[in-house]
Amino acid sequence: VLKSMRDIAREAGVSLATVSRYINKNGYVSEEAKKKIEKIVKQTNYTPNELARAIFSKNSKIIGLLVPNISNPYFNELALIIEEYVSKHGYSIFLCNTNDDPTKEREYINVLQGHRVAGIFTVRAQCKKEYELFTVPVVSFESIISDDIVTIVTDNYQGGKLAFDHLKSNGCNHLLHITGLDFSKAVHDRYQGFLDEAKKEGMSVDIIRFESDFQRKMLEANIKTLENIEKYDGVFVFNDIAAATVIRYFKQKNVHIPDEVQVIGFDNSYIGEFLFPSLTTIEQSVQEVGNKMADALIHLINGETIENKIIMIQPNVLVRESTKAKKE
Ligand code: XLF
Repeated sequence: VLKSMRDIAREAGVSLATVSRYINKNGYVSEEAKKKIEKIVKQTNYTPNELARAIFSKNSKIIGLLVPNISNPYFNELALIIEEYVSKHGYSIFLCNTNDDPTKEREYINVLQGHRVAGIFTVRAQCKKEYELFTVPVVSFESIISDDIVTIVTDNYQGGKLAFDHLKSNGCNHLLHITGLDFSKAVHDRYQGFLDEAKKEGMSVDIIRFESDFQRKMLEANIKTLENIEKYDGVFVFNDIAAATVIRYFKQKNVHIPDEVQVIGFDNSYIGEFLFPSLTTIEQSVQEVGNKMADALIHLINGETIENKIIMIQPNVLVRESTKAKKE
């Protein structure tokens, strides 16, 4: 049965203030008092109730994972990898969808704090100071929150360059880049890498922006804005789920991929393999991202320090059927 601090104080024969100092780790508690309290806490603490456990040990064995939206295949695979990794260390995942909405993100941070999570993974975060105030470790994917918070990020600029080089070497001349959310530095870097490389080659690129990378309806709405799409022979899309919609759209218009237009995505989400034609993409290995995030957070939870706060993942081109060298 869960006991109150008052019960523990009575049974241990110490003051309520001492128990409070012990539990909150904020003041001196004599060794003798500590032993007495621990004995009672141990007897009490047989309950599997995570929150009860958390109350006595300060933090639970739960880790929060904030993702923009689990319906993006990249994020659902990432969640699986992270969950598998941390469960081997005795932790469970508390999954939160932020919908790329800072208000929701903030609310979830509060909820996680209330649950005394042992740590937080956050993906494409927009809130900053909320994480800095958090006393437990945080590991971020893509967004640099502060100098102290470990961030795993793909070299997105390089990824954009690779996408351009691939389309160019396949003989594409009329290029379109479909970019995404304007607040995302990752998305912006992909755009910049692609454009800078095109500029070097003296080629121009048309740009279209999608407002979201989830919610199919939104993508479908965006895609309707693509007029005269037939004039392009090479399209770089900011991520694979958006590229899936683009492929579908070209098919509806009877534009043949890759003979008339070549399409390259970004991620290497598992859906790329299932598309027809299958999707060429710039891979940001989800296995590597997930493992590096989980490994970093577990180390931090265990009280270790990580010197290198920015952990960079190198992208690479994964050629499938949606691109092909043009015949001379
Ligand atoms: O935030 C970027 C955009 O979408 C992220 O890495 C992703 O590529 C995942 O699909």
